[in-house]
Amino acid sequence: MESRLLILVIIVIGAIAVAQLTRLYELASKMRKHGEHDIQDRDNYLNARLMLVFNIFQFGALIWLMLEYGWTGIGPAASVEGESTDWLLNVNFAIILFVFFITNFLLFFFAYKYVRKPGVKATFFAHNNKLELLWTSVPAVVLAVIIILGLQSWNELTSPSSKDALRVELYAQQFNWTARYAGEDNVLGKTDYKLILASNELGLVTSATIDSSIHAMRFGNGGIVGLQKLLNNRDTVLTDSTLSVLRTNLGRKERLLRLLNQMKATHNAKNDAPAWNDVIQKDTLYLCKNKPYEFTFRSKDVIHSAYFPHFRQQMNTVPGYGTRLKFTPIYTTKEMRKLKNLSTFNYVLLCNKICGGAHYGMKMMVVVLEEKEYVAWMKAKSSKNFKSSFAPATQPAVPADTTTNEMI
Ligand SMILES: [Cu+2]
Repeated sequence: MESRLLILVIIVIGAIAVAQLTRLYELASKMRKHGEHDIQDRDNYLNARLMLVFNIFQFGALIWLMLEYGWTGIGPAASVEGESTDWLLNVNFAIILFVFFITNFLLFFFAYKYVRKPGVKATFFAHNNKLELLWTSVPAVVLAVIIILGLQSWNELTSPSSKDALRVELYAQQFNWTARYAGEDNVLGKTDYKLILASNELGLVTSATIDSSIHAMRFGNGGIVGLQKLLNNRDTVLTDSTLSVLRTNLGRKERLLRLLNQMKATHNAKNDAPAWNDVIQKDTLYLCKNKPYEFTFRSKDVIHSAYFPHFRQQMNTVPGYGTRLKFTPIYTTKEMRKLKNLSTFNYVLLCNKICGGAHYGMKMMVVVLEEKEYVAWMKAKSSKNFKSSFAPATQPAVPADTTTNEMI
């Protein structure tokens, strides 16, 4: 409080001092017999030279920053698509820098060159058709080139990936990534959020996972049977608000159970295989050099953004809406380490949307392997596919009560 008062006093005294100094300057000008609005030639020449100094400093600082940090950042692009993105960015920068240097040089140099000189009158120059035509048409043509090249790149990046592209799904949630490889058939199994359980956290659709979810909805922790028991128990007294919460919850679960039963009725067990051989992978995403990848994204909770800085790729992950992107890695992690002369280097997948408290930690290491190493890794991993890790819920947590089951 005291320090605030002190700051206020200092500000007021400072303002008074400035006002007094201005007054002093005005009086001094009057004594020297010229008005305070008259600008001295000496001041003009000083400002003209400072314009040049600023221009040199500005150009020097820009060149230094570019040499020190570059503009595409983070070393060479590590994917085919990244190289074309960098090329486009370089073209844009070349144009921007060319215009920047010319216009800024003229701006500051003219301010220096045409400083007011006693007795020299400025030329009156109002209009010139040729100039108008030139500075309208040249930027129009340059912009058209930039836009056409940009559209071309965009079309290449968003076009469907090749048929042999390896399919990988990235599942985002606060605050981690889970990868799902399509397995030997290179087909990702279907998913449904209603099937998400601790044993099936990506919600894959198979006959067994549907049965497990139906089972959990009935007998699991907080399931329908438990809720009904709680509501029908005459020994405990529940407040109206608790009763209403329990009833709403029960109604919601009964609706979900009906949907699960519908799913079970329409599901064909022949379609289980694509889901069963999917491989779920956490913490590190392994990729194969020179293989095209098709990534699809899902989000469990909020909007995240999958950002692969070294591959120059980024895509939002949106709950309830599938997104995709593709790229082909061109350097293994080892090769990139050599290129960057950095033995600790690793590719990363980051979340690039502020998605909550631990957003900063939402990342996945990415390792690019030679084909041989990749095949060996995938072979070892395929024996631990979704089928082998899935534990179906078979034993009722609460003994089945046939009458209750009839009711639901
Ligand atoms: Cu996130």
